[in-house]
Amino acid sequence: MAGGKKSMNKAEPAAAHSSRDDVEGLKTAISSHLLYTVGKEAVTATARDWFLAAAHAVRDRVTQGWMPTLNGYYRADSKRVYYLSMEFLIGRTLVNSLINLGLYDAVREALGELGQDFEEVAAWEVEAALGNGGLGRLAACLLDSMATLGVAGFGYGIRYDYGMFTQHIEHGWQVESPENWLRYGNPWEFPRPGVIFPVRFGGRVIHFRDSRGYNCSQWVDAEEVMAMAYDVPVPGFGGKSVNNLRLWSAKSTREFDLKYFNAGNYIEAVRDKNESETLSKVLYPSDMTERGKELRFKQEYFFVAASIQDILARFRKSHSDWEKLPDKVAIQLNDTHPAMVVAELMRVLVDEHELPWERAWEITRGCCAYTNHTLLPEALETWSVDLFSRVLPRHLEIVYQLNHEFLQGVRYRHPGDAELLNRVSLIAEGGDRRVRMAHLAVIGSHKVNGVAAIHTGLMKSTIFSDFEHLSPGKIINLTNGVTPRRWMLASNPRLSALITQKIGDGWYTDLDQLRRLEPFADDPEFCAAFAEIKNANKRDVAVMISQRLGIGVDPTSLFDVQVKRIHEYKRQLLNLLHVVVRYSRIRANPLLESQPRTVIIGGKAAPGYHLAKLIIKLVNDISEVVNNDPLVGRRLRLVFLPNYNVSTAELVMPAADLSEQISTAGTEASGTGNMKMAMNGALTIGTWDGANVEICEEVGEENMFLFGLTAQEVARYRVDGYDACAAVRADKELASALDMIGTGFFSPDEPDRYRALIDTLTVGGDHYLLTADFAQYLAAQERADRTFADPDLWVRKAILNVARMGKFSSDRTVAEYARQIWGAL
Ligand code: B1N
Repeated sequence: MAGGKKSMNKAEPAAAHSSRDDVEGLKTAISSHLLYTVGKEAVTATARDWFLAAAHAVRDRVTQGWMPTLNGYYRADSKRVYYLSMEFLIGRTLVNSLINLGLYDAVREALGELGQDFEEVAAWEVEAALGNGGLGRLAACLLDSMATLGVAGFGYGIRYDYGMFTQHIEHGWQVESPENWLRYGNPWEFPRPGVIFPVRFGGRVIHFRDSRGYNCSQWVDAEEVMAMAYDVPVPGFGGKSVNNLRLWSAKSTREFDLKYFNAGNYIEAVRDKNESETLSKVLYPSDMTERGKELRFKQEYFFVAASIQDILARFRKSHSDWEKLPDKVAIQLNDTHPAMVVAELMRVLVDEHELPWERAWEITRGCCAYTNHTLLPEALETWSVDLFSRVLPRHLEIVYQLNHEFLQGVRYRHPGDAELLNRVSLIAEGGDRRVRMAHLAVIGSHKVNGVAAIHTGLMKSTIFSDFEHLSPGKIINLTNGVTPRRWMLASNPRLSALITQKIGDGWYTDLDQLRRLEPFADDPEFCAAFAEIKNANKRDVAVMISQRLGIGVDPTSLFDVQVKRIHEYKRQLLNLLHVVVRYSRIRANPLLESQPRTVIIGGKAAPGYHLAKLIIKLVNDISEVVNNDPLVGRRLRLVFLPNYNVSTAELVMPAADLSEQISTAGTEASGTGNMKMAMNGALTIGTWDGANVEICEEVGEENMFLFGLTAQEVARYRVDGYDACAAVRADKELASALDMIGTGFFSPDEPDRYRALIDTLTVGGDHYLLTADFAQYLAAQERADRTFADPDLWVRKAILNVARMGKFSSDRTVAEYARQIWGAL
């Protein structure tokens, strides 16, 4: 919730130079917006009113660069890059825009002179939570970097009325409530009632011969919904380019209304209007597991169909030759959620523009590229042929035709290999036949990429191994990155100022320059300043925890942070087992000297994911016992941070000492929280998974605490079988921790509460191999304790982490996409 949070005396972001003229101009602009846009006067204005006035004043400045950028692309006929994503997890916009425009100090001063506290005003912004987690936040980071690098990049997505739910904790359980983020208006968007396209569903297909004697198909009798555009300007750092994010909102068609209104059926008309507008009503909150939901399928096609119409209309303003499309248009599919682009582009080119099928196919593949973000089988999208044929009958025909031709090619090259045909087919045969969206995305793309080296390697050796053999070189790696503007400059102003003081400000847009900090790891004065900044950031978080949760944490203790979605594969439960062992050791030996720790866990569970919700309850049950046990003293705290979102991340990432990245090797495609914490000076305790592997290559294994099975070993265990019960029997501390949880030590009100959860780790076979990694995890935690006990050693390692994280800027990621896929830069 946006709240009038009191200023916490945070240092201000760097990258701002304010002049008197800027400040005076902004004061006038803010006052004017307060009166003419918000309709208030200073005497009656609330902090939210001031926020809206300031946001509008800033939006005006952003907008000044926007039209020139878009006109520039038009005049230069630049190749446009379209990033299609069901999610853009933007977060708050005010501070970021100010940093990118270089107006942070000026607006702060202007508000101050108007009698307002900047921090308090900025805290009233409701974040745009149009995403679940890493995939959506990555999309937002890439937009920032595209604008910063001057790539003509446009985002396309959905303007959900309700974004990610708000998480409340009631009696330790997660309770979801809808977040009506648009209630007070969204100052960053421009509604475009004139940019509106029809999107069709249902109906049937007719086949006929045209005047030239060609076989043609037409999709008729479909229902129509309108997609209306809302534009959000995306300023790059330095304010030179301002790109566009276009989000579609569903509106009922006028014809639809009139039909009923004319028949005098007012109530029916309004009811149907509401129904067609449900398409953009709500973000699906289950990352990884959205199975067979018709509304989700329609949402995906809704934004694909609108985006393709818009993209082609823009192309046609400057070009008549369809062959040029791949030279002028790159379409990046953020996972398979927009994979229907492949069938839709074929349909439009063939059915509506009468291109020959083969030419349309070459053009489609020339434009499209697909990014895969997960190997987990439950996350690979398939849609039943039945649903497909009811909602998009023509698209299903196209998928069948593409499949037929594709399989014919495979059969020609690999005669007699029926198994291969089954494996690569776009259709999964069996009881209920399903369309495999990943296969459609692969054959419809000229490039396919993974998001970290290990993930791309596994894509090639597992789920896409057949495609790797059929089209070697198509699958490439482009390791994720995050924008240093939001994740360092805006969220960690203290550290940013220190860095800039030492190496200048070139690192804002060239993160490799952080390497120049390395020598300072041996400079006692710098080390002391660095350590003091970390402590100040930790004190801020301690204040927040005390205010929000009433838990007192020691800001000098080791802050051990695991913030991310709650998922079995991410193994929050492994973290908890370590906490329970620590607690048991203290109980068994009350005089034990143990490095004080504050374990912070935050994240949302998908509303239907019962085990994940049970894990949240377990965190709260354990924290209740541990935090209130007088025996523990200051040695241990466990905190569950409710409603983890982008704004909380911005507060917590800079305060982490230890970054928990402990997924089962081979399951986390990349991770991006690992990057955010390491570049803010946390040391990683992690597995050989995702981008951890590359972080290790950069910062050095001696500056991390890596442990556990490798992805190859995990694969071996899965094939050979693994006896979890034997592993538990062999480890007394593990057995005892599981027993305490499983028999109700932390849940005396309901001793069996965690029986089923604990069973997944024992009799259930422990699919994510927590028990196999447990001993090594404990050993790694002990290494972390010992290192932390030597503050000079720890700070040196932390500085080297920051200095060596340059690779993980999303500027590098975008430059790689631009050169290796888009042909734009
Ligand atoms: O994408 C991130 C990665 O850093 C993470 O490792 C990865 O888990 C995440 C279906 C997803 N993969 N798949 C999803 C999200 C929503 C949904 O409906 C799947 N998210 C990821 C960025 O590469």
